[in-house]
Amino acid sequence: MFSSSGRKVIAAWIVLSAIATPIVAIVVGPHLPPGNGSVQATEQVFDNTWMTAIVTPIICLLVVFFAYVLVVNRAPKGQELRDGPPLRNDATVQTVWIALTSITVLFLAGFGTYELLQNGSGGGQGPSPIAVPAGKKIPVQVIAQQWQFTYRYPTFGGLETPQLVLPADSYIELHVTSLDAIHSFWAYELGIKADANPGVDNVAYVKTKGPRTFHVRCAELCGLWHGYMFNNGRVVPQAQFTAWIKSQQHDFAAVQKYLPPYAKSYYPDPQRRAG
Ligand SMILES: [Cu+2]
Repeated sequence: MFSSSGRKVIAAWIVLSAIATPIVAIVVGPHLPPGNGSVQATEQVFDNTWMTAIVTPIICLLVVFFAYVLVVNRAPKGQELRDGPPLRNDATVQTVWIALTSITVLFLAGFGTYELLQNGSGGGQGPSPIAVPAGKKIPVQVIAQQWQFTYRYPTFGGLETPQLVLPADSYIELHVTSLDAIHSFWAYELGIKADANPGVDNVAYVKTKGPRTFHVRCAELCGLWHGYMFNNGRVVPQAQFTAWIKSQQHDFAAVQKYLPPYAKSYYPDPQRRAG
């Protein structure tokens, strides 16, 4: 079925893949982004480890093939460089290629769907999510505008604050929206990224782990100061969260009455009805 060159390439490929794939999965995997800041982030690291491990044998094949061709098929000194015979209509190569790529893509599609349905994956799912994690969730609204994020806590009197503080080991239901241009809410270490569009309530779920700080960035070019649209968020123990809510409610009590009532989305023009 295969020529002796083909058998040598395949043997070298299998040996290299058998060595490289476990090293990539075990040594490189845990250091892949986005880290372990939330349950979703940990699962993204797991998914990224799988995808990197799956791609490792493919990269090994390229390396082995090119190394073999460069060493063995080198034109002898003084001889003219000539192309080899073209490879056309080889049923074995075509069948193996179609089967392997189909299996890889279908496996990743199934695996990705399972991971998404399991607990929401940390991505924005629009106003009516199909992957809703079970259990109690704390709603937090993320409001983007040129050029900052503010956060509303509807279950704590509709408090709005420029700080994002979340209780540890809790499920958070993020409602991401915008007041003006298109933005994107990206809490890197928590593994959350969700579009922030005006008039849209984009829901994303995240389960926090232990206390930590994390970065929040706008990830959609939104105008002149887009590059400065970032801050830090914090995951804190439950008691500290309750105390923080109290202090924010106290600090913002005087301006609270000027805020519009909590809604799924807002428009900068007060004549336009909030959604
Ligand atoms: Cu931006």
